[in-house]
Amino acid sequence: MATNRTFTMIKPDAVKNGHIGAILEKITASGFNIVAMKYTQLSKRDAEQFYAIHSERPFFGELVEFMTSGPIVAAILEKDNAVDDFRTLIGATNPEEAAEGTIRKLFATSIGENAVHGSDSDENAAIEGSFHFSGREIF
Ligand code: YYY
Ligand code: MG
Repeated sequence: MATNRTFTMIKPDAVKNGHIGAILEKITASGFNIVAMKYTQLSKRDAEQFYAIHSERPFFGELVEFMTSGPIVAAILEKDNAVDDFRTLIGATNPEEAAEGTIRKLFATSIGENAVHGSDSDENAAIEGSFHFSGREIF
């Protein structure tokens, strides 16, 4: 089931900058179906848990602060090869290194405030999706 799904967040910078509509348009125009979506805000505990893998990294404190700084859009997306195709669509973590036309190239402001999240494996897509959504919220 997880092999054709990925999980994304439109991060607080992109929400604040008014890019929700443009980002969702780009996602759906690229062939992804939205199977779950919500407008929400991460608590400090949510962000620390979601990014636990990075807890020893020097940017962890800033990452948690940023990710809790305002509302986000969380969504589960479906498409063949969803995880890899979505990572291609969003571009490199650092927008300066992101390819032309990618979501991060278009909408990110810095490596920390980089507009969108995309799962990096099928396993993490399933874990991250169930972090935000119960079975009856996924269509
Ligand atoms: O998967 P992706 O979001 O592209 O990057 P990760 O290496 O998983 O890092 C997660 C998140 O942490 C990244 O989107 C921004 C932030 N971050 C940072 O602020 N500074 C770094 N040097 C690396 C990552
Ligand atoms: Mg990552």
